[in-house]
Amino acid sequence: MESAYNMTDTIYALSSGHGIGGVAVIRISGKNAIKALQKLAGLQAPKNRYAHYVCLKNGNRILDHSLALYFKAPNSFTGEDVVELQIHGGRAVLNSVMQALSILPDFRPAEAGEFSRRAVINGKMDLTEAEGLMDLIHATTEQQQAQALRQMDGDLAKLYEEWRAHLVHDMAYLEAFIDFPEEDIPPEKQDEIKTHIQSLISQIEAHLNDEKRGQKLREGFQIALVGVPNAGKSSLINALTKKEVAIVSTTAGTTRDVVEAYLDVDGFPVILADTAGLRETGEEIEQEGIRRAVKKAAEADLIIHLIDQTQPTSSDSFLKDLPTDKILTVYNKADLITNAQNGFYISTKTGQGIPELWKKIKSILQAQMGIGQTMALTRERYRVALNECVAQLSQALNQPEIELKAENLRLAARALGRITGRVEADELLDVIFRDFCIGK
Ligand SMILES: Nc1nc2c(ncn2[C@@H]2O[C@H](COP(=O)(O)OP(=O)(O)OP(=O)(O)O)[C@@H](O)[C@H]2O)c(=O)[nH]1
Ligand SMILES: [Mg+2]
Repeated sequence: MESAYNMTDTIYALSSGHGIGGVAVIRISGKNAIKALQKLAGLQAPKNRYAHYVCLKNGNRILDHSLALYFKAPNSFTGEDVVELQIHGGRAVLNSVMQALSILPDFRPAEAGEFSRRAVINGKMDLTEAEGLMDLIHATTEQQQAQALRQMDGDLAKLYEEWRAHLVHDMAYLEAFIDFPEEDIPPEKQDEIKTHIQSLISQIEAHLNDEKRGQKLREGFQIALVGVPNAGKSSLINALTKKEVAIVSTTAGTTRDVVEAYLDVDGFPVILADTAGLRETGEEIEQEGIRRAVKKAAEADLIIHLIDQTQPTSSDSFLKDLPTDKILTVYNKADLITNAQNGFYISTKTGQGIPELWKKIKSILQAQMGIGQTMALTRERYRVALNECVAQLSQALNQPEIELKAENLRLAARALGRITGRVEADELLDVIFRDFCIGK
């Protein structure tokens, strides 16, 4: 992997959160990391993986009493020499220690993500694991945390690497025959490679065909509340969040902007959006609000269509292009309705039906985002690369020319390699020499 960052520098950064806290952790990584301990803590030969209680000084000036840990390369987060200083978490202490580090030769503040970047470059983890770590840090709900941990532990990396290894193997076989054009590939071997490719295509397609469950869990499940003005959408968002999120009024057309609320529902992240009431109007601002409402509904994972049977108007014409399987129809103002038909009836006024609505929403969340046996695809980046991989594999299947077939497999493997950040060239050579004994 190429890096625009200078890997020979020793980098340092505050790794714990900003602000005042009992303890703050400064992480230092690079070949001179140990110099920080020698210069600031007077520790000439720190013990590996041992918590030293030290007095940090800049010259004669005492900065703090802190804990210092040394992780000798390659057994550290980045794979380089790493020092962690657990200092007291106040601004003056932090600033003074950072200042003392900044004047050490070849030390510089780390760029965003640079520790993880070095860890990937040094083979401590692959890109999906690094991204899993990022997701773990950003996880706000229990289910997000569980998914991120799995990814950080290499569940996706293993899957993609296994696929790539199979491909590299078949490709290496074909390449060997390119180098010996006088020999023909045995037909049973050709069949075997074809079967491999077909099986790989169906495995990848099954992985891709996941209704974006992993991405929804990572990014949050979007629910849009839509319906005619005065249907009670704003009342419903307030009832569901138990907060005064949106203004409720008898005036039709009260809500104009999309109003969003973030919720943790059984460990699933949910973004609930209240929208402008849908109706034909000549009013410019309301029109814009309605445009945004329809757009929000089109992007949503679940559309709650709220119907007010006490009103004659309908919003169906606005909803006709939306996917019907995403629409949950709910009748509001059950307290005013005497002739209820079959359907989902609620009243935001009396609370009738709200627990049932929650139950329904939770079952949808579980069905669409619940963590299954195999790890779900979590990023659009992986989806793009996997689609590219399948396209190349499909071409390879129909390609009679062995050189071109090998090239398709190479590009398919490269697409997978882009996901994990591994480079395939050296490995390809390894496989060729190990399995095919070229030159014998
Ligand atoms: N009786 C009764 N009134 C309700 C119920 N839900 C909402 N309302 C009333 O209906 C009116 C409109 O409610 P809102 O929540 O503002 O409706 P809205 O769909 O957000 O309307 P717009 O923002 O104009 O699109 C208010 O006067 C609410 O008090 C209900 O379940 N029963
Ligand atoms: Mg409203």
